[in-house]
Amino acid sequence: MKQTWRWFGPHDLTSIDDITQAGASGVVSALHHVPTGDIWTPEDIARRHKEIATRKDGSASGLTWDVVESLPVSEDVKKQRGDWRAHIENYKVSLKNLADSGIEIVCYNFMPVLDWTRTDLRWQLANGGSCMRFDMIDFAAFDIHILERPGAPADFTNAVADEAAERFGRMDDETRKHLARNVTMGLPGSTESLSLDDVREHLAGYGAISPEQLRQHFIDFLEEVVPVAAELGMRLCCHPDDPPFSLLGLPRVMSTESDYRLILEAVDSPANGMTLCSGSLGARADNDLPGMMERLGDKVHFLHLRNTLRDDAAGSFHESEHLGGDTDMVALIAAIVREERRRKEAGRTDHQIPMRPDHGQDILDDLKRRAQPGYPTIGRMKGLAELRGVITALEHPITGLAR
Ligand code: DNO
Ligand code: MN
Repeated sequence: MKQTWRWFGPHDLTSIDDITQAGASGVVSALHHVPTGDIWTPEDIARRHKEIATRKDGSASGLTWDVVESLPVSEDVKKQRGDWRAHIENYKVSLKNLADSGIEIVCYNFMPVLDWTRTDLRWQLANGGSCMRFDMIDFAAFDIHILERPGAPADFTNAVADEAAERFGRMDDETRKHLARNVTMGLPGSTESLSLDDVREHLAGYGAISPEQLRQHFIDFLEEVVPVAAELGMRLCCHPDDPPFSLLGLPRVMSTESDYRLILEAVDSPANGMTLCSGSLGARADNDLPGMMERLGDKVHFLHLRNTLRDDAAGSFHESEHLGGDTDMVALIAAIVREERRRKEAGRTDHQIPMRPDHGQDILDDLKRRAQPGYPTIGRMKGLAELRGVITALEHPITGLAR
């Protein structure tokens, strides 16, 4: 595995120097300032490569930009409306520009409207740290009573809806606003909360789009871009839905092993692959992560290693420590090591899959610095160090699995 670190660019609270101290040898980054649908230019791409390669004092960092996360797919493409054809053409040009700069792996997702969704961005842990949490009751309270979405009550069990009504009744105005802010933070591009009317407008845009239609739009998109990526020697890898179930009545089509199978088989190419995010997929009890790695491993081009713990009967979960959640991380890493060994034996050049510690808990000085939710320096460094311990043991040439 190649150990990488997500970097949001020069404004990131974690510096390039910090990343080298964390022990990562590669960087995952994106041009967040480019509007979705526009072309990533060679100049912009070159600038980011240079920023990653350079330490504060001007010396070489030794780091390389290995993975793009994300080259976002526009809402127009997902809905096949407006400028969707132009956006697909632009996507191909961006891929070409990235390939020319030496990048082979590109992560993206196909979630309508929302990216990740949580109800609490700084949930207090018993040890004084904090992490992100998704509370099903709070989410239902938001959906039914704050957003007042007409279809919402039918999307929850009676027990959840009743508890949500009761909890909503006890919330003061400030708590309600705070909840709405937390939920809408996952909307792409929103560093501030969106108004409820903005959210309603986004949702209305998907009014008539069924999961089957969204899946067809996804396949149409892949049929266009995958051959281009293959020609350029690139590997596209779709990030799963987070959390892996439908929210706010929106269709979601990348939540389970069978969802992935369908998409990977529909456009069968080494360039059409998967980002295995154990934290996203693991929030669902019926997703078997080590098994998915065993069975789909051939198409896994990028790994997000983090853990979640489902912590009530309603389906809530929080982002637990990297080795301490519902996903058996040691078993998952063992499956990855076996896949890498198979690739090596087959003479494949991509036998070192890039991984990153995806999200971390806020601990120690993270609690004072307030990084982007999920991306504190120290919490992720702890996660990476723990994962590195397991990787080192399982990759060990004498006692590990890599023999
Ligand atoms: C959550 C994160 C996501 C991810 C994007 C990829 O698990 O990894 O925010 O970056 O969805 O497109
Ligand atoms: Mn992820």
